[in-house]
Amino acid sequence: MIDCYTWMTDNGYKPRMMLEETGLAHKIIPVNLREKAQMSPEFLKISPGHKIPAIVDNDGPGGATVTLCESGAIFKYLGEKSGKFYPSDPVSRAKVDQWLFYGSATFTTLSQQFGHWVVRNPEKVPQPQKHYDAVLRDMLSTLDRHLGSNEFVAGAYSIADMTMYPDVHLHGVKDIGLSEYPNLKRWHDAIEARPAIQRAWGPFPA
Ligand SMILES: N[C@@H](CCC(=O)N[C@@H](CS)C(=O)NCC(=O)O)C(=O)O
Repeated sequence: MIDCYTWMTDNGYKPRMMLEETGLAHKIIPVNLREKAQMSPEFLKISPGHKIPAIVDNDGPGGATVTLCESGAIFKYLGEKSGKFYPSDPVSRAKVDQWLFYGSATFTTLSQQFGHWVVRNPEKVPQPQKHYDAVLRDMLSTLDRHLGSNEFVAGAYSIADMTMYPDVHLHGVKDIGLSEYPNLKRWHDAIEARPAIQRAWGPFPA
């Protein structure tokens, strides 16, 4: 059984998507960021930088207990454990890694800055607002161009798509709109329609 520590944020949806897609047995453990639950001594042992998501796999390789934070590392681990959505041949895997790292290191991180400065910050601060609006639109254009000649970002549907989806869904669709990005919209809608994704974006199980 895998314990998944998470909350309702872009990164928080990522392991839920992968756990639902793979069917790996798991339990959701909400970490209420509004109440600063991520700062508890117990959670800091699992995620030293007080960030969700994190997982504890009580049935890791050789029976080991594996504790992991960082969504990219979690995706790779679950991909290897399940043998799904993470190709084993080295060339395909290298391309999935490229887009996985772009997704977790660049796309999500900069989208979070957009969320902070453009969506949530109550003050009017034109320079960062203009900057991060342009940054997000540029990244949406990058993905749209790429998806013009690729069904998914790196070969078949994979963890590289899953890492990008939450910020396209939250900021691309809801804050900017995808009418100027038709290839990205096609990709987004195909992923959104998957039953596992619908489950992952539903309420936390009681
Ligand atoms: N690079 C990390 C980023 C995780 C992250 O930013 N988590 C945020 C929520 S989306 C968080 O836990 N923030 C709480 C805090 O920093 O105290 C990953 O990909 O997992």
